[in-house]
Amino acid sequence: MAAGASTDEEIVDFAVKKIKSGNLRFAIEDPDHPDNFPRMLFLWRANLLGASSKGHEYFLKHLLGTDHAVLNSESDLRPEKIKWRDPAPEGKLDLMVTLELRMSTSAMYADIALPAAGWYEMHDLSTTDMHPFIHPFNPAIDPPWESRTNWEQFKTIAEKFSELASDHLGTVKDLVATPLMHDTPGEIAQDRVQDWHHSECDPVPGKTMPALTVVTRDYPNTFKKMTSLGPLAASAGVGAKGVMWHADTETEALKTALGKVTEGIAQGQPVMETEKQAAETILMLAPETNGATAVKSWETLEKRTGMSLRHLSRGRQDERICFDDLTVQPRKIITSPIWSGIESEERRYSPFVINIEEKVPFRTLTGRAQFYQDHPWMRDFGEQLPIYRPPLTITPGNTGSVKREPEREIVLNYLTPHSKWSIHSTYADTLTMLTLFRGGESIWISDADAKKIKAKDNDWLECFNANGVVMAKAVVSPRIPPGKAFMYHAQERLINTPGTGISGKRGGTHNSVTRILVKPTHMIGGYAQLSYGFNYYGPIGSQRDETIIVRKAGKVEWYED
Ligand SMILES: Nc1nc2c(c(=O)[nH]1)N[C@H]1C(S)=C(S)[C@@H](COP(=O)(O)OP(=O)(O)OC[C@H]3O[C@@H](n4cnc5c(=O)[nH]c(N)nc54)[C@H](O)[C@@H]3O)O[C@H]1N2
Ligand SMILES: Nc1nc2c(c(=O)[nH]1)N[C@H]1C(S)=C(S)[C@@H](COP(=O)(O)OP(=O)(O)OC[C@H]3O[C@@H](n4cnc5c(=O)[nH]c(N)nc54)[C@H](O)[C@@H]3O)O[C@H]1N2
Ligand SMILES: [Mo]
Repeated sequence: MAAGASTDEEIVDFAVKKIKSGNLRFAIEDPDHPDNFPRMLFLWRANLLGASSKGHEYFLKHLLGTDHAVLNSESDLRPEKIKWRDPAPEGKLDLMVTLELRMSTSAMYADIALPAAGWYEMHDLSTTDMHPFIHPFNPAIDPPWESRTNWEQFKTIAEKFSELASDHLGTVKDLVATPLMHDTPGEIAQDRVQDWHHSECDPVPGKTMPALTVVTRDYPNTFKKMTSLGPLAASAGVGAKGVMWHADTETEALKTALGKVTEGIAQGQPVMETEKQAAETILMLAPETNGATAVKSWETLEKRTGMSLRHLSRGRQDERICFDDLTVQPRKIITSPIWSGIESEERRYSPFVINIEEKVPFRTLTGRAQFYQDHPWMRDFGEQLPIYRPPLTITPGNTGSVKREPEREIVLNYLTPHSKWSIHSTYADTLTMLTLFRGGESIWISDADAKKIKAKDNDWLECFNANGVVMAKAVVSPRIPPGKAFMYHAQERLINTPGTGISGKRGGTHNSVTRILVKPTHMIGGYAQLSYGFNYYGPIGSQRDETIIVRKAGKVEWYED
């Protein structure tokens, strides 16, 4: 949007008028519009194509435009509110860049793979609430050959981008839509579900539609902003989950600890040029590692609840944990209002202790741990209370030109739980681990089902449905209930993946036969605890009702020549 002379309020008003008249629409309403989709994707610390993306083959087809094994012709039911384009675009991306420390499936498919430093080659931090210690990473060696730390890689990209942006982008105003978020006033802005699309109410940003914010994008200063702490930490504040405080003393302390930027837009602000300085900044700003900040952060919650809470952190008020303290030994985090457990020498982490023992209201409509959900959609689905939902009868779907051979096939319900003995996809890079996992992709089926297709343990199985095909070795076990198949989450297609006659390609990943199926109740928004929160509440791919056709593979083709 051109900056012009308009104020931010005028821009928002203008946008709302255009949205109301239908002249301005959200990207999501026409996701395949050729002007619409992002054409560049940077992957960092996620293995999108090898582990996380449900519907691997669709990603190959539509996102990347590579060889794929989608078998159906996509004639399924489609939501009506979205504009569908036929044919659906293939190869939406112009460029995919993967920052990786190993050749993951995502790195194999990337246009550019930037080799990333590993855990013993950089400064970094590791912690979560359920893991109440904070651990450092320190470089034991320099990153080998051309690999570099992610921080240095992003710095290089930011620096070059800033240089090019001076000529090509300059400074622009961007209108950003954010959902009615949990822990904001937006979550209780409506007393009933109304849809402005259907003229049931007016579109009011932050109340009946997403909040609209005008953000100034100073693209040429991207690098300078990345490598310093900005002034908003002190003036607007920092925090999470609706608890915010001004990091003014912390910003001043960082100027002393890390030094000040000497020129440019960030002049006088704390320097954040190295990844270690970035880690120090986090340790200074976080209540979990800065006792004075912890006490300060409770004050916001004290005002809101009328309760006295700072005693929860006062015992550690004088502690300030810096990076070098962590290098001496991992430290236990300080109790903070961002989490819900009480951390002390006497007890281990447990969730919601602050709500139960200190009586801080739960972040729900009632302020209590709430099992009854009175939202009309929940009532429509009969899910006001937790209930048992039997599996749906979903068929493997239209498998296109693949001829069915019922006499050598069984149809199984396909589940992809997280493995007990490995974490996501990385384990297979260790030869010992890979060997323990049969040297490649495997799928668990019951002995009763194996018998029906004359498959023995360790035979190759060809598994397919409308979404695609995956080849995997059978693990035959009486522990699997008949009718079910378990293919543990995040097996890669990198090693020991034979070809399959069904696609004429190598046989896929565990996500080749899945797709994204959204459950409507996950789309409820703007309603207390049912409001969107990243990683907390929102649409997920539900996999439990997927089915596959399983055959014992005939001659296995390795495409070695
Ligand atoms: N079918 C099915 N699909 C699923 C799931 C399921 O149960 N079933 N589970 C879903 C869930 S809950 C999750 S969390 C996702 C997980 O999916 P992903 O997050 O995609 O899985 P990971 O294998 O952990 O990928 C992390 C990648 O980061 C790399 N990495 C590690 N450290 C660094 C680093 O410092 N820098 C860089 N640049 N890279 C690094 C690793 O080598 C690894 O390749 O999968 C989701 N997808
Ligand atoms: N060892 C190991 N630990 C991990 C991970 C890992 O990869 N390996 N990943 C971590 C991550 S990122 C995550 S998200 C968590 C995931 O950990 P969990 O949330 O435990 O996830 P899953 O193992 O995918 O699923 C748990 C069980 O749900 C069952 N299930 C499937 N559908 C339904 C249903 O409709 N109703 C009910 N009641 N049950 C159903 C599955 O059969 C499975 O046994 O684990 C974390 N911990
Ligand atoms: Mo996860």
